[in-house]
Amino acid sequence: MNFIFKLDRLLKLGIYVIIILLQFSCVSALKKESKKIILADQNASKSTRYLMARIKELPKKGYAFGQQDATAYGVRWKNKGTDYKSDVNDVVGDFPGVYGFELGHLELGAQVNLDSVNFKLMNKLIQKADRDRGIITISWHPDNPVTLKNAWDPTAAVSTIIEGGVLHLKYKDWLRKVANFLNELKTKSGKKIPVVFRPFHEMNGSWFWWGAKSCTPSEFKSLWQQTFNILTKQYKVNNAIFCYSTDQITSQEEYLRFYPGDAYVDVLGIDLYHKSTTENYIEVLNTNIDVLAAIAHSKDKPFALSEGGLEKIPIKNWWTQVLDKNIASKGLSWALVWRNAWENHHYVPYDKKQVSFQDFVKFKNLEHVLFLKDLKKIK
Ligand code: BMA
Repeated sequence: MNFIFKLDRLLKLGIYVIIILLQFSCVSALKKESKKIILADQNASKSTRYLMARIKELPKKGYAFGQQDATAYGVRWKNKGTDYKSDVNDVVGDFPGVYGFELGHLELGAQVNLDSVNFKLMNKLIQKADRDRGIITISWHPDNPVTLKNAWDPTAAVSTIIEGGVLHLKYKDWLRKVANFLNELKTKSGKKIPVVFRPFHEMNGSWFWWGAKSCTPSEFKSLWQQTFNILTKQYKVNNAIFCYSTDQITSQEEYLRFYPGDAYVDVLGIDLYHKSTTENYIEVLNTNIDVLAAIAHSKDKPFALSEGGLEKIPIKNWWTQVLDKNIASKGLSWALVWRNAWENHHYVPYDKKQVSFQDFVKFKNLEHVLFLKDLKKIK
């Protein structure tokens, strides 16, 4: 009797051990890997570290394709909260792997962002992109805090919003709103959704109020460091990966001129648009991404083409021969093209008659170009 009782207990114990071992073996290699990930935010959540592990994994398979506002609207349509679509999916049958969203005007307490995307809808679209295992990256073009004009008003303002500045408290209130938005991004089970946060980009250009002609490198670095500290420490954002991204550069020095330090940055980005000739863009892509890659390797950080593209893509083979050919071997985690706003301002074909459509299909079918279905497999 006693022996049978012991055997029964042993059997139960054995089953428990097997269940635990099974659970352990179901944890993906990347999930295990993510335990070793160190982010700028030392309190970053598990899923944020896992997102970073996925971002670091991407270059082993290729690079992810992304688009700004891909599911919020496209040319001649706008998401009203009832359907879920994207010009990218309409033309090639898959969604992007990376989804860009924009917070401009959140700081004002507005319901919609500077491109008329409702923030509540944005939250839902981010949830959906996350459920689908896409990667979310968030930019922010806040209005000029001094003149109250838009982000493209270069009137100097940075010194007024950093510590000691007359508008510092107002800026903290802006950050409280940004933090609320980030903290409210949650999965159905209530876990915070990790995102790549990419504020104050293209600072080496001179079109934004945080740009090179409007503040000193030291003011910019303070702005970045204080933004990071206030968001993560004071407002408890623990679901953000911080991406620093410049505009086109001519040297490592230029890239690093405003760099706030390794302890404040996780991903290195660069925005490169096709603005003049094809030859010029090919040259820009190659030289700039090589410089970026060298910096990223020395810092052991992933890097991305954080924004780019050719407006209206009037070149037939642009996707494979201009974009992909010149970025494929560089080790980027992703390349994100800008938004499909209207007929004269779009970066992805929105109908099959578009001149670059066939080539966009070819691009999508390249094994190393990762759209959403490919991203799903990286886990
Ligand atoms: C710019 C343009 C603007 C837009 C802004 C922020 O490049 O697309 O129309 O308001 O980005 O998204």
